[in-house]
Amino acid sequence: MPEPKPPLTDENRVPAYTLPDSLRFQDGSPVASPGDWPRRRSELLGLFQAHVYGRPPRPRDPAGMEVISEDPSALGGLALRREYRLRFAPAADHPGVHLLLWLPRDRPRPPAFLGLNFHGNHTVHPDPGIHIPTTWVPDWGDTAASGHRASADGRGSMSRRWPVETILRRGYALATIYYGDLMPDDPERLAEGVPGLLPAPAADPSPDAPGAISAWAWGLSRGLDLLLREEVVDPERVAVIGHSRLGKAALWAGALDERFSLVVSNNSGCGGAALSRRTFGETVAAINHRFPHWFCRRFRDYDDRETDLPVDQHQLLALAAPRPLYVASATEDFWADPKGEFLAAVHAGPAYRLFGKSGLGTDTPPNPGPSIGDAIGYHLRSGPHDLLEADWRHYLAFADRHFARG
Ligand code: GTR
Repeated sequence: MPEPKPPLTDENRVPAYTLPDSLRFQDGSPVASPGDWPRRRSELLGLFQAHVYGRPPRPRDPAGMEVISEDPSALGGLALRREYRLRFAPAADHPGVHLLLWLPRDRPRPPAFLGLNFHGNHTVHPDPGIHIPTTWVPDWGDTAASGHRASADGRGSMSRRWPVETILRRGYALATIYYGDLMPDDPERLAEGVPGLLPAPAADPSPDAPGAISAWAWGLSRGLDLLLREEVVDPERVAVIGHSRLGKAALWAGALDERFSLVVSNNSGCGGAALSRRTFGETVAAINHRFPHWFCRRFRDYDDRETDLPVDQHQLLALAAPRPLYVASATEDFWADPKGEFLAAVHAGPAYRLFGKSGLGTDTPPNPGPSIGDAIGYHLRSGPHDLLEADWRHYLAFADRHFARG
């Protein structure tokens, strides 16, 4: 595969482009009322499946579920902490999928945030009772993992991304699943994921065979199944959230699974919230080159040919409509194209207006700091590519506002 071109970093060199219209059926007829939306929604889902993420793996019930630990008085008495292990058949040699949950002790059936984490549940919070994964983990030098094996030294090492006490104190439950339990983020090790979740390339060379993002999105829906089956959270108020590649997965999960009542994309960039046609920062060619296992094979047809894509990412955002949607960027995150993420949120607006809702209400990018918008929210945080408490404070306020409306 040839090396992709150097990234575009100069806004003045962004090419002119025309975005595909979310409010037009493929035959050119207009989408005129909310009653037309389900059919347009399924057209758009079909296009994202065929050209971008691949066919979603079918939903499955776990063959078994156990509670592997529980602390009724975690976080200094603020919450109950519980960890579940799900096993999917035929699962003989898979260590299982671990979902970590905190429930506020003073609020039955609370609203909840559900998101995947990058390094293992034990990195989310230093609590020594949390399971350490035995599945593949990334070895990026930031969590004490070595040789793709997690270690106890990594406990709490990613807690800056998960302000658990703040979230619980605000009355929300927090649930998280370690993404590597679902599917290792390594094209050579996909066979170690949940059995049968992704077909081996040799077994299914079709252009729309799913990639890892679809596997991670599948896991988010299985996490939601669990929360609903256990009746521990408010079924009408579960938000799906994700950062970066896991933000791509959260958006795809939110698009596919309308049981998610609110969708949050944090710095999700190319293949997430950023418009592909801007070719700014990470491009389709660059992402397919570095991460050949994330998308379906047909997505590679659009390397350096973004204008031929039948969709763009504002339509992935539109697939959340009319549910509340939040997109966030960071000033130093040029690779994810903050302006492209903002513009995709702007251009998701028409799908919301179809339902009489207003989106961002402006097409001028805001200054760093404040949160803008109504049914679609957006902020640009000062600083690097990351998910931080400053982002969470906006998500919590946005969720408060929308979940209170009922
Ligand atoms: C980068 C990748 C991005 C983003 C990021 C992340 O290397 O190019 O698309 O997903 O990783 O997940 O942190």
